[in-house]
Amino acid sequence: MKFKIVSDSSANIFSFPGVDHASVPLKINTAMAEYVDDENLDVAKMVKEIQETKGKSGTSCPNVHDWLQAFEGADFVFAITITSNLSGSYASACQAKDIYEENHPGAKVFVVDSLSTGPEMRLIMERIREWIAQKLPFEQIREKIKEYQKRTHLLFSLESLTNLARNGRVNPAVAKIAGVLGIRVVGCASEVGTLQQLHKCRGEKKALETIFQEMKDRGFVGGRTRIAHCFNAEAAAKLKEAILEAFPKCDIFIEPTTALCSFYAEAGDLLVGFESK
Ligand code: X90
Repeated sequence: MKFKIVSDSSANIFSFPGVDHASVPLKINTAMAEYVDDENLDVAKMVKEIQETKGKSGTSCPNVHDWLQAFEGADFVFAITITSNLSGSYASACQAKDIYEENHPGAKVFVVDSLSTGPEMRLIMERIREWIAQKLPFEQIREKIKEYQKRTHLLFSLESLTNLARNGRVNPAVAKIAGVLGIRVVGCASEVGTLQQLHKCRGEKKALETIFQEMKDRGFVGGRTRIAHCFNAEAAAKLKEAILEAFPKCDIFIEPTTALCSFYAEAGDLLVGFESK
């Protein structure tokens, strides 16, 4: 029986060793170009070109066919998507599930709405990989995912919310605050999978302290932490250092954002996925 984990590219993961895995790309579109969020894309070049392009830019989620192709060859699929509240990725994956199960009698697909994105998706995927390795049955893994999602969280620090606001993914009033020079919006993925603003912070140092405080307020006691950054490895390293000082055994992993998160999060930003007790 072949298990597979399929994630959309908002997870920032193209290579996920130890389990059969596929990434389904979202796309970024401007008047000049279409950027496919896969391992062949030069994200720095994309970010620069978009900054220089005036005019409309937007994104599109994977379609049903993209998901179906990624499921191919597997008996049991765990498909994980960006929050259904901000993207159609989850809806496409659900349609693909129905078609795949009909065309492959006995095959099963569980679509996980992360209600989040980026590093919180990675946390869930890492656990699924472990449960597959432990040879747990499909149904049990499905139940464990639902339980686990109660103790995973996403916090972020954003310098600019321009692309989120332009594409109707955040309240324009919130976007305006972030437009002020030196102000960072620290927020979280809400329970229903939307962007929730928590604080306005002046300067990066303050933003990092605020993120760490918010982690502790949410029951963080040194659980797994995954940090994604958009061209801000320095801030990610500082946050890691602060966490390790308080929780020396904490398992922390840092990764760069790929195209979709880089487009919306924009340069300088951090996304932090972590486990609470
Ligand atoms: O379907 C599409 O075109 C994709 C739309 C995605 C829109 C949101 C992307 C957010 C990326 C920004 C900060 C963290 C947000 C937390 C969300 C719950 C990252």
